[in-house]
Amino acid sequence: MRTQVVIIGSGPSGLLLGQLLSRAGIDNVILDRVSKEYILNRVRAGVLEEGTVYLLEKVGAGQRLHREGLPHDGFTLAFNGRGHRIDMLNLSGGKRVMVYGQTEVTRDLMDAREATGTITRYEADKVTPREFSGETPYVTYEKDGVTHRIDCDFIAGCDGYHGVSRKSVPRDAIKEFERVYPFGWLGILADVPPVSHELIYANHPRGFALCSMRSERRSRYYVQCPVDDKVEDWSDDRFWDEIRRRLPAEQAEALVTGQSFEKSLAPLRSFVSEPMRFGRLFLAGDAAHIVPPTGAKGLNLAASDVHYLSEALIEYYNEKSQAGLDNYSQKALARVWKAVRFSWWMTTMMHRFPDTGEFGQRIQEAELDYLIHSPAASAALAENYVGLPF
Ligand code: FAS
Ligand code: PHB
Repeated sequence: MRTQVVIIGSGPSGLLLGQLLSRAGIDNVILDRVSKEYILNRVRAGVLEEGTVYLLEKVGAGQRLHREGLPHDGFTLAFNGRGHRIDMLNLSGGKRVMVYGQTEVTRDLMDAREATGTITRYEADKVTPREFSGETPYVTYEKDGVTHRIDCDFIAGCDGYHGVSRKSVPRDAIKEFERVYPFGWLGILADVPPVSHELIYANHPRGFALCSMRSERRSRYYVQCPVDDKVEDWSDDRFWDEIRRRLPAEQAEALVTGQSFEKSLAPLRSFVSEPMRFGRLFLAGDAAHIVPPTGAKGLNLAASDVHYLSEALIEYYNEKSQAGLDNYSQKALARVWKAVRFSWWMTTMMHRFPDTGEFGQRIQEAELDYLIHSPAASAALAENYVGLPF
């Protein structure tokens, strides 16, 4: 079999890239090692930047998003027992974010791809990118006991942090930067009305908490927890008691609790691998970088990577120019590192570290107090949260 671009990974990166290429007439095949159902059962991101929304509209996956998504003009920073609203819309010169779960984004992209009839192979085992340092790369995989080979012009590694693509690159050709945080996030989904119509990021001496949502009837909550905790350590009652203790009294009293139907624990890390291109293999999304979800950047960085990569591939095929491909890594990393910095800063300011102590708590509260009273500092926060330009 032959195609122009083999995309490894059917998450948001791979699916969005596939759609952008197909709309430009560039033939592509997506391979994923798990089933479509498995992918749709993963609960992850919840906040989309305007650039991400634009790309989803561009590939015909924006209709349900505009019907069911929740446009947000601001969010609250809670500390010292009080909440303070950050007026994103006015501070960012008119930009907002859209609250719409990654699961739904993925479902919409899968539906859009199926409508075009473009090939996706799920449950493809032992996917292996080969010969990508030369001019004739190809990918092999196994399915139903048969080994398959797909010859191509380029390979897009959209297979996430644990994927095969980055690991296929010779160690001396790649440099990795990492910071692992000494805590995790325990997240739940429950069909109860959200405690607030906007997100609440809470700094508390007991630890960070986040109040988010998926709709006006479905809430998404997180509490910072020890990194070695297990989901089974957290009953619903324990979760609700703990998040109440970390919220201002008004929200703690207003909290509507109920039985969770999803509960998961995510470790937090900042990770960047450089470069993002190796011959005819290009990395995009979590395959190349990971951010702590505090800044709601993970999914949105995947979108900007894919925007740059699709533009470069379209330029190659339409104008026979390598310029975009040669510049992809540098261009993508410039935006990646700014988002990595912002996510690290939000995480450092909002979470309780083992060495925070009483002095560190006062410093965090002083930084938050400065933030909410300084128009310049609030504007910088808003500018980063709504997303820096592509
Ligand atoms: P993904 O990991 O989503 O997709 C990669 C795909 O590649 C998967 O479908 C996988 O099955 C496939 N794959 C992997 N190895 C393969 C192989 N060897 N062969 C073939 N296929 C392979 N971001 C936020 O903004 N907010 C959040 O709250 C948030 N929460 C998160 C919670 C968790 C537990 C995780 C892991 C991430 C979270 N993120 C969050 C970040 C997340 O949203 C990512 O940024 C987003 O999924 C990136 O999409 P992809 O790059 O497509 O990677
Ligand atoms: C979510 O709704 O899952 C969410 C929202 C904002 C974040 C992280 C997660 O910063």
